[in-house]
Amino acid sequence: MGLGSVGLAGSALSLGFLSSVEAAEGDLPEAWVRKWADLFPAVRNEAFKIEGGITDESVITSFNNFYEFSLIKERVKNLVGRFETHPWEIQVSGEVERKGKFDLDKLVRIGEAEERLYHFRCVEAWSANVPWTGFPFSKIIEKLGPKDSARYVRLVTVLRPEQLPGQKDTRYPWPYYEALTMEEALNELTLFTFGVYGHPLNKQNGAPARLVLPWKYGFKSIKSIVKIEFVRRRPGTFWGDISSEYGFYANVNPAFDHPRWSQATEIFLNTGSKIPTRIYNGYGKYVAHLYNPEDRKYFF
Ligand SMILES: Nc1nc2c(c(=O)[nH]1)N[C@H]1C(S)=C(S)[C@@H](COP(=O)(O)O)O[C@H]1N2
Ligand SMILES: [Mo]
Repeated sequence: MGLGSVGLAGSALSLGFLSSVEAAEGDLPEAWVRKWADLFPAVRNEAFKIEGGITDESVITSFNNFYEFSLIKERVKNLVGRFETHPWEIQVSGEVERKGKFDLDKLVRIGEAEERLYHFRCVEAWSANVPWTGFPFSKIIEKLGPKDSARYVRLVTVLRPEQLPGQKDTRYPWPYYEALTMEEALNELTLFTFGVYGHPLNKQNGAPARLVLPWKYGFKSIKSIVKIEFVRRRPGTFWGDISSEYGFYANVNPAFDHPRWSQATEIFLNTGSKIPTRIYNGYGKYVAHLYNPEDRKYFF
């Protein structure tokens, strides 16, 4: 398929954007801002601490990996204007009791919205501290009733090339898709996320709903979800299927380098300087029991 050249951008970061933040046009999903006025701002869950302070909102909304719009992070926010995020349905299928299409407005009321400050680590070796709003994905999974045969959860992003112009780039197998083991999907860290900085998600951050898994490299935190599928066998993942550089588990570990760069440190966007990367991105207390820290397969 000639995909040798296709991959995440790499560790060479230009931090010039920090001084050239522009306001984006139509990047907030206005309908959700009105409909979810009662959910925001949500009470912060103080169990989740970060170091170094919250990253400026202007950074998190103007430096985005969302390949459905652009491969250039600084451009994404200016290309989201036509993306319609309301109304929104998520289709549930596979090895599960309650199949069908569910209105997102109903799904976000299954759990109790809370705010969590998470350290976020991209595989490209940059990091940030982000206040997400949502609740554990497990609340939704429990309501849907997976069967014993469901061992993995597969998630799919919306496919609308007329609204997400990067999907016209035929080198990529759109739509974006990801997958987790059932234990990972049910972990208390796995956040079904519909807000950021005390309001509904900006479109460039994966409106109207995404996952956030802070112990894994950022690409596992799939945006703008339209499908949740419960399956028996381990499914492929978007990056895993097009490149040998990205594995299924993708847990953060400074000891296992990416084939093209070191994962030992990361550029912290708050300061622009390098800080050490921590195993499981600092969340080992919640997830270390799921993996073997010596086995490379869990860390790329
Ligand atoms: N659908 C979709 N989800 C995605 C991506 C993407 O390109 N498409 N990029 C991933 C990567 S590589 C990162 S680092 C995070 C970035 O999330 P943010 O823009 O909210 O910081 O989204 C992840 N989820
Ligand atoms: Mo990323």
